[in-house]
Amino acid sequence: MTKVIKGGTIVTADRSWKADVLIEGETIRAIGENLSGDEVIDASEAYVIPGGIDPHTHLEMPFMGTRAAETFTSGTFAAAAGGTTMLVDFVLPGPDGSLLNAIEDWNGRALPQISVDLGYHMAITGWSEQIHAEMPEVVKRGVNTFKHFMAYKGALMVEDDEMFASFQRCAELGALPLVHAENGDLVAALQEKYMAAGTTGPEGHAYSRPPEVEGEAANRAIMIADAAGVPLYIVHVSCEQAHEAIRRARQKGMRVYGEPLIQHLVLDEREYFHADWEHAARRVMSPPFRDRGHQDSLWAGLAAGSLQVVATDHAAFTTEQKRMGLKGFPSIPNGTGGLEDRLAVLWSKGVESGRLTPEEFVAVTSTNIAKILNVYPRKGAIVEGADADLVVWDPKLSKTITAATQKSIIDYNVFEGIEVSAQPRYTLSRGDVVWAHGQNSQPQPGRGRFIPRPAFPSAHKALSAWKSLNSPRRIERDPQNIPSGV
Ligand code: DUC
Ligand code: ZN
Ligand code: ZN
Ligand code: ZN
Repeated sequence: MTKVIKGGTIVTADRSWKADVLIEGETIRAIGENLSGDEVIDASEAYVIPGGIDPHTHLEMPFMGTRAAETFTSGTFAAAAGGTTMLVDFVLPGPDGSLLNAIEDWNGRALPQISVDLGYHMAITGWSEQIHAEMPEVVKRGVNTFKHFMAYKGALMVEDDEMFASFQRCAELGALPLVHAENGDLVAALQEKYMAAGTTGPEGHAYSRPPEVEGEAANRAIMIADAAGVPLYIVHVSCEQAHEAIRRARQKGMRVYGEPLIQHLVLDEREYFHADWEHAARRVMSPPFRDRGHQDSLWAGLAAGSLQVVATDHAAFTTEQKRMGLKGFPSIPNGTGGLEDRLAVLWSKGVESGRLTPEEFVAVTSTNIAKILNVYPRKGAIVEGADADLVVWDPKLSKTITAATQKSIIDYNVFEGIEVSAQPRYTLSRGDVVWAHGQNSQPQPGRGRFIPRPAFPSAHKALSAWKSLNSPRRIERDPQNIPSGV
């Protein structure tokens, strides 16, 4: 059984050209002119792009005394509707501290529900012999990334010594560490200060997490990664201070990657000063939205290549859950949604405005992260042999974003009222149509698959060669944990 996507313009991270795509089963079989297949998918007057990869979601995550309301069923269907064909979700260890049990927990809930493909990052929320011992098996199971929270003191936060131990372990195993860069001690002190002064509303959230808190942590994480001899990926980069730290590190030859979120690119801090408490509380996430200057920095970084990925940190709580914070902003569950709207909003605010080229759009929504996470070219590419994760992207299919028609099960949308100029006409996941605009598509729980991501080559050899020189000048290092070409 073959399908042919006909009449479109293929856009990859490298170039755009008119060609048909022949799909056999789950795989791209051929790319060329005048191809034919058993079934034709019309791409005339549209682009054909690699399915979006959202590398940062928290579906059903237990957090801040509740659990994120977006399920794997609703979340992966919303992703398909928005042109995203793979999510990477964060696995959090439970009270027993076991990483392997946490994977079993996630598998048990996620795998029966997912419509599109899924990968995992593993959270390291402390340090122990057990964690040291379990990390190799986590990597063997296809999870080559470990996430560290530098904030959420008293809950998920790791201390510097714990982070350093884990980063060194990542280096040994050929894994890539990730950080949530905010100084948790400063956040806790500032929360106390603003609450004591009577600033208990959502604006206190913004005041208690200023850009300095993020910039300090980003710099610290970069230095710790350099000391451990391992690359680093910084999630939800929201401000110039963190972006600057990444630019500086990259210029010195360190492999540091930065991920802005679509929310930070288009929404600003005024949201927290809205007269309606619910409006503001629904937009409480960490880091908070910033002002226009920071937004411009993030857009510039995407164009310049100092920031590589646009994600969502989709952690969606209902209005009812947000009301847990009526007694004070520190208790508002942190998180917003966006996985359904990421591509359309980025296209409309980025490509339509001329800030990004269509090729850059593909790079930052799919190809770059596929390389960074070591699933390229199975994902993130339109080449023979790749998974047929493809979107027929219609640049003339406009809509106004509204919670009333979204596939996400949350009762609001932080992008409510934004006009987008483009949407998927079709979304294909490994050759199956999982979304067809205007055709009453439904979730397909259980058809999505876990996608294992192998380790990068070990860093051990290069690390010791480099450290033994103990010189401030860089020497040539062997390739280590290195994604290619980003
Ligand atoms: N930030 C959020 O807003 N929600 C989930 C976790 C995080 O770091
Ligand atoms: Zn060790
Ligand atoms: Zn985070
Ligand atoms: Zn997150």
